[in-house]
Amino acid sequence: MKATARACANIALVKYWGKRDARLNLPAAGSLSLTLDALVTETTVAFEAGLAADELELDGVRAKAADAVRTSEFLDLVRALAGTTMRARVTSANHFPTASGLASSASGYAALALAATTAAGVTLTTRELSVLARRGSGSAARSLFGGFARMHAGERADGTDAYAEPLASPLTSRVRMVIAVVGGGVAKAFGSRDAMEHCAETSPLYAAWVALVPADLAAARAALVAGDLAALGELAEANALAMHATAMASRPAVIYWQPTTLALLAAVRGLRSTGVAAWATMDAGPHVKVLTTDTDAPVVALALRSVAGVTAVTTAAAGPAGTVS
Ligand code: 2P0
Repeated sequence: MKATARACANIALVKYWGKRDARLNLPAAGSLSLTLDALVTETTVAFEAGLAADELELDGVRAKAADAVRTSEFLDLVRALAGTTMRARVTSANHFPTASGLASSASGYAALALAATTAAGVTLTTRELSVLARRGSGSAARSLFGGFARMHAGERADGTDAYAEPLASPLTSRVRMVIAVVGGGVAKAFGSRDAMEHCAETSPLYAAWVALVPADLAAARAALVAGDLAALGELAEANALAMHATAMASRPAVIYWQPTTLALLAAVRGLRSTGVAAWATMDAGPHVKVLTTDTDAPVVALALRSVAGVTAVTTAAAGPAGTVS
């Protein structure tokens, strides 16, 4: 009745931004990501007779009520599958670079899905596990897999066809992502769950965004199959800018960027103009993640470190699939 799982966070190259069903957490469109070895979450779940309520410890301290409630709701799904009412003790720790500002629901719910199902004795196919992880967090469905992963939006109302799967590519072994953390008095960002809902309701660009994603996914997949990093990088940077444009056009606006974010974008363009492989992507925060190669990663990291306002730089390679024991 106890299991420990490890899962890595992922960064999307074609972003998930919007839902077709909030209750089942179904995405409005597909997405495509790279799992990163440097960002690991380790989670232990122990179902214990006699526990009156689920208990959640995050990074060594008792979790906030909102996080505990969301975890309990996820455990309810696992309990329903297992036919048990037993409560669980959950201990989770993020092994992320110091002060990375990249706490991730993706690795968290992927590890929780693996640990909780194993502890409860529930056997699922990989696809069913991805569907389950998606209920916790959309991006978690992708974090079960190593390397590149593609998430399907699906069409069914029950969400059984909204799952992720790994995508093999000759780029997997040599791709790197250099993460530049933007620090210094940055206000807490608008959480992505609320922001994407607000964006869907108010952004005049939202419909165009959702319509754009299938074409970007097809192009990204073709670039992965062909091993064409430049095509993938250009696509990823353009897709991230489209997502942020959609968010910025929301009313009131959702602006995740800081001045340092723009300085980093300029640095990435500068690197590219000198022949360095470097393409930027940004998520629901001011940090910039740069897609590059094993050989160019050191020069990219050096350049990003010198940008004023950057507080940490980490280089990650493609990470492994989630594991449980
Ligand atoms: C992504 N993000 O594709 C996008 C890009 C943020 C920006 O997935 O509501 O925490 O839990 O399904 O997975 C963050 O959204 O959202 C996210 P929920 P999640 O990586």
